[in-house]
Amino acid sequence: MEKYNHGEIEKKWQKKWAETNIYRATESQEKPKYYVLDMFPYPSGAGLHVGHPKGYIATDVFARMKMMQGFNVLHPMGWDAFGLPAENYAIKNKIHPRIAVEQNIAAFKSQLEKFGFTYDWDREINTSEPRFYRWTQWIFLQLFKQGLAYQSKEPINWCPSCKTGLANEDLEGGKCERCGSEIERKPMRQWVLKITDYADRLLADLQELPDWEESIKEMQKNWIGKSEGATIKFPISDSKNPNDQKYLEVFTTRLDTIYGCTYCVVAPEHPLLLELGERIKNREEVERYVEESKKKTDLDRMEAKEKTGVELEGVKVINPFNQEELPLFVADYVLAHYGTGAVMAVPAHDQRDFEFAKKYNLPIKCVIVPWQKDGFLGEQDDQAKKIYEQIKAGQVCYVDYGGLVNSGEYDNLTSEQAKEKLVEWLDKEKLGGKKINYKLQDWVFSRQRYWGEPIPIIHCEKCGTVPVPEKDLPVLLPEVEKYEPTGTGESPLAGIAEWVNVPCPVCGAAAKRETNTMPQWAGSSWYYLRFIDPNNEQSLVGEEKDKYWSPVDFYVGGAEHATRHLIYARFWHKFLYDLGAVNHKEPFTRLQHVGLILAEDGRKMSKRWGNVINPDEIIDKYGADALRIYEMFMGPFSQAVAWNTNGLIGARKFLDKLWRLNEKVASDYRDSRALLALGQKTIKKVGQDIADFKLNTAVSSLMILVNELGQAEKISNNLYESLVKLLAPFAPHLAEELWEKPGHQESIFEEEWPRYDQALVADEELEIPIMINGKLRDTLKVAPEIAEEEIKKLALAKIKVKKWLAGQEPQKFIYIKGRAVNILV
Ligand code: ANZ
Ligand code: ZN
Repeated sequence: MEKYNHGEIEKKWQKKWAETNIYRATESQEKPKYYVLDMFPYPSGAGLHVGHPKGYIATDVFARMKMMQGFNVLHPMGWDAFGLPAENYAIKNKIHPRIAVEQNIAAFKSQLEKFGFTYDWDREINTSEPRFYRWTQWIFLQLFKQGLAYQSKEPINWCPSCKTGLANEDLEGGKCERCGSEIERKPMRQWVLKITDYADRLLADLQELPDWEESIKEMQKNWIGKSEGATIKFPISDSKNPNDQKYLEVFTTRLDTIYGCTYCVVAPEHPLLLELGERIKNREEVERYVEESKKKTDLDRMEAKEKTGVELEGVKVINPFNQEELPLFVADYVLAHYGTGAVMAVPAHDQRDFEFAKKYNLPIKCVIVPWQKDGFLGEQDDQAKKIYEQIKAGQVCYVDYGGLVNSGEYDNLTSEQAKEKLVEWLDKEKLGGKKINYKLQDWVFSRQRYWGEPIPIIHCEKCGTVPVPEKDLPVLLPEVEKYEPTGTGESPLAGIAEWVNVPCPVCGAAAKRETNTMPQWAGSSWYYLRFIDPNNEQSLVGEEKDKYWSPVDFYVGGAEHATRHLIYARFWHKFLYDLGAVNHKEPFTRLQHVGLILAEDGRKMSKRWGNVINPDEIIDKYGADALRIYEMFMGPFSQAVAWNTNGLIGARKFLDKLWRLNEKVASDYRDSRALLALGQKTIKKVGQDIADFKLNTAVSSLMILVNELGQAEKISNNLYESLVKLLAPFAPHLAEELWEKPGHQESIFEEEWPRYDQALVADEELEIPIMINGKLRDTLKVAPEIAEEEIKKLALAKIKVKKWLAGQEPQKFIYIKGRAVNILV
């Protein structure tokens, strides 16, 4: 038999698939649809390394199985081509970004093609092409018309090296996520999207996504950061003019601690500082402090080890509950953009206030005791009493809930009860009330850069901010000679007079185009919709096609997108849903994150470390199928695993072995009972594992079967064909070749996925005796590989077991693997 020549085979089948258009998706009504999507890449100049395609291989395996299971599969690919990464590459290499992007896309595509993916290239999209970004601009116009895109002049994050404003989401530890520069705060005109209007729905609808990983939902929850609390107005004492009573409004989540407030704090940006003016006796000192804090980022301020601040001399605030007069500070541990930019400080029960009070010798007043029961302070044990003494002495800060003391008429209530009563009082006195706050802030949406979608707005002196009429879309990004950022806070577009100067669409007077561009996240916030209907000239996606293909059934990509991309896309999707432009509330039904492939040395693969492995070389030497198998076999899909060339060689050997099995196939042969059973179990396991994205164990069960078949004298045609079909999602070229050999005319991907006979896989279950105190009381049927916790749950749930336990907690639960359960009471 000839040798397994991967080079020839892979080329042959890739050509054939392209000729027969086998992966082209149309809206067939006969089959159920399945839309599987990869997070599309930005075409960087460095090309693909072996880590990038891991997710693409996995979705491809999945897509191929779905095809064979009778689904009409959509599996598209495209390019996230606008934005900083592409532009910074272009600047560094002195190539125009458009040309750099073209070259990089060509290089990426030729690399991807070698893997033999099921992409429907007819649907390829590129976010930097006018036919695509026309619709990105259209969405912006709708946001503007609905009041969800507005201009602001607040200080924003400015990267001095990328020379552009950035959103909070673009920072990593207070630094620019792209280039690592320290971020400055700079006031400038910018476009902002009101994502906060959707905060509640972005949070609540996470519950409708059972097939998202919990960890990603958790990250979104934290990013949205809903907190329920109250606002309180503290009168500012000593108002010279009683008709002009000023108040300090604070936000707190711990109204129950109000009697423990010993001072208040405003952020350095708080407007009250200006309003109070002369009344602050140490104004100069305060102003110096405010200047100093401008140099710090929010993150520095939150994480500072030493809290700093300055008391506003001559100003006091009054706790409205007990009329106590309290000092007021300015301190930068309070952030301007959260809550009201001011806090009531309770050092006994808040860690930051505790540290601050210690440093400035402020009183610490304990108002919460570390025990409570149904409104009575009954449950004190010695430990709790000891802690209480320490809180009272100002030695520790107690941040949990408990029971109230030193709180006037609210004494003896629990924290929860007190909060209710206290807020009622505030409401009645009109001194505050319930308030929900979000950490999520509006999305700073403009960039002072060249390589992005122009914002479709015209500024007219008479008419103000005028949207570009929809019929004039797209607003083309003009050609420029100088695309480097200017650093002046204006984008390079501002220098192109012919482009900037236009008549006002409303009054016809001379007006100017908006010269800011959109951030790199714009196109990716809706691209998955365009794949459904890439050539539609009338709308961003046709209603019927959206109804047919949406939502994305399965979305796979990097965990670094857990908040940014996935929150932005959900926001735009919900907005489009409200407009009636799409049919579903959520864009992605199931979500899975990819674990990185690390270099052989355990570090991240990077040019910088010189440890990058190029897939082209691997594919030349071992074949795409071997690489595909290896990457799926490396380890659990969502975990980071280091590359290991020996593993790759092992994968190749497995395929060689499989190739040789062909010689043993005999159509009239009857396999041994054991082999037959193993075949059936493998069918069940591979199908289930692919569905659950346990791709490594799917490969390992294929390996077990191939090993067994290697020992057999002969193999029935039936069993062999099942094996080839199970292999097909992982090693599609080889499977096609093996399928064609005996004379099959159609592609294996038009074949049906093998079925198994329930009866033949049933013996997998073990019958486990359950003993209680050594006596047999019941039995349990379980899979042999069942985990201890799992069997414990099942055993304790059995009615007979419950009866014998009669409500007692078992003292000990012993599982002797595969043999017996023993419960001791
Ligand atoms: C009094 C208090 C007492 C507080 C106590 C906590 C514990 P989350 O849960 O993150 O929403 N806070 C309010 N606005 C702030 C701002 N602009 N900058 C910094 N801190 C701010 O946190 C809400 C709590 O953070 C609020 O509740 C407030 O401190 C503080 F024992 O009020 B608390
Ligand atoms: Zn005008």
